Amino acid sequence: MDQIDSTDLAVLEAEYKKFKAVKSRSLLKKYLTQDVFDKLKHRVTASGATLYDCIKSGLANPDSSIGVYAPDAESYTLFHELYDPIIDEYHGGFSPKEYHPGINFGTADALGDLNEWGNYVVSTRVRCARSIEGYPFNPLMTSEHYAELEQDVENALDMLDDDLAGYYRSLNRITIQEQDELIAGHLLFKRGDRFLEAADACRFWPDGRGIFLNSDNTLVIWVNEEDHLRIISMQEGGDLAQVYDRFVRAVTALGNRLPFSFSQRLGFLSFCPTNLGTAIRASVHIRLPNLGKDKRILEDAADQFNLQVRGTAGEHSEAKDYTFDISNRRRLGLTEIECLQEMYDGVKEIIRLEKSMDKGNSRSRKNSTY
Ligand code: ADP
Ligand code: DAR
Repeated sequence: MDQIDSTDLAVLEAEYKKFKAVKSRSLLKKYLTQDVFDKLKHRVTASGATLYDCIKSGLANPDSSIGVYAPDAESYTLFHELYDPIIDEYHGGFSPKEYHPGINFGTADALGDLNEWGNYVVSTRVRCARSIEGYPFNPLMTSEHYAELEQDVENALDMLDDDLAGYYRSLNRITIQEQDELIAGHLLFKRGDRFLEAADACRFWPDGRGIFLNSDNTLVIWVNEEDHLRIISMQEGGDLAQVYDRFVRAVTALGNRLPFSFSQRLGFLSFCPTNLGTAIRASVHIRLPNLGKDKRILEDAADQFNLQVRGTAGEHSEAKDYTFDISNRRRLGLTEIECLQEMYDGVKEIIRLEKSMDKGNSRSRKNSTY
């Protein structure tokens, strides 16, 4: 096993000492005990990743929820004493002895249109992360890696046909104004994510980054944002079956052309441990004027159904006009179709709760004395 050099070790020791004095509710704070730190601080992966590369974002952002990323696939193994308890807690119980189940996309027929339960869903999206074998993750990628990976992906995207066909554009060739329009339309990733920047995930930006769109903007592929690939199917309305069907066809077509990084124990490998396993986040933009009045009530309801609540512009954003981004929280330890079913069942319950509050409000209005 390679060893960290003395200069890097001195920086790591100093930064960890400062972090120990800082208040944080991140899983990094909870699980990077002095014992674990001392056990891991000398280790270096074959690609050159140290413990500092894994934790620097969480050290710089004490308000992180997780606080760690993986600079390369090997980090999940070499620093497992830190990642294992974080993975176990985030994914609702996935012990170091457990293995991710085999791939099972199931059939979209099992799902349906969530607006049949009440017209609350504004739009529906299913996305996954994918890493490409042979490349490290963002913090260890060279300028050449970005150029080569972007070309590999662009060649694969050119083969998409029928309703999946579209065009790829490098971020270098998209004006800032047009980027902002695409971000506002929920199609493009944001710039300047401080958590990713602190993880050295934005070096050489915007080189190697870009976006693929099909003809009606219902298939979106992000290249080299947080992960090598984000494969996204999305559309207005609540027809989860149609969104998922398009998602499965796109992921399958690209998987036939690109070598996705896959681990028997952790499933599809991703930069952030929250996206391991299926790497799927299935979400709705849903308007909840009743439940949304008290975020704590909404969060408690979401927790019951293993759902996560984000704001209208996604992670680290606030809801506007009571429109929330609600999605499955678990991605590891269950199959693809189980992720989708968990989201469908949870959102159906959220709609039932919202409707019951509607009826409650109308009853109270009828019985009101003024
Ligand atoms: P990710 O889904 O890739 O983990 P974010 O939470 O940042 O990342 O969301 C990325 C973008 O996708 C944001 O603009 C967010 O508003 C948008 N988004 C997420 N879910 C939906 C949805 N159901 N309908 C429309 N846009 C969505
Ligand atoms: N900002 C990091 C990441 C949390 C999960 N979201 C991702 N991977 N986009 C944090 O620890 O809050």
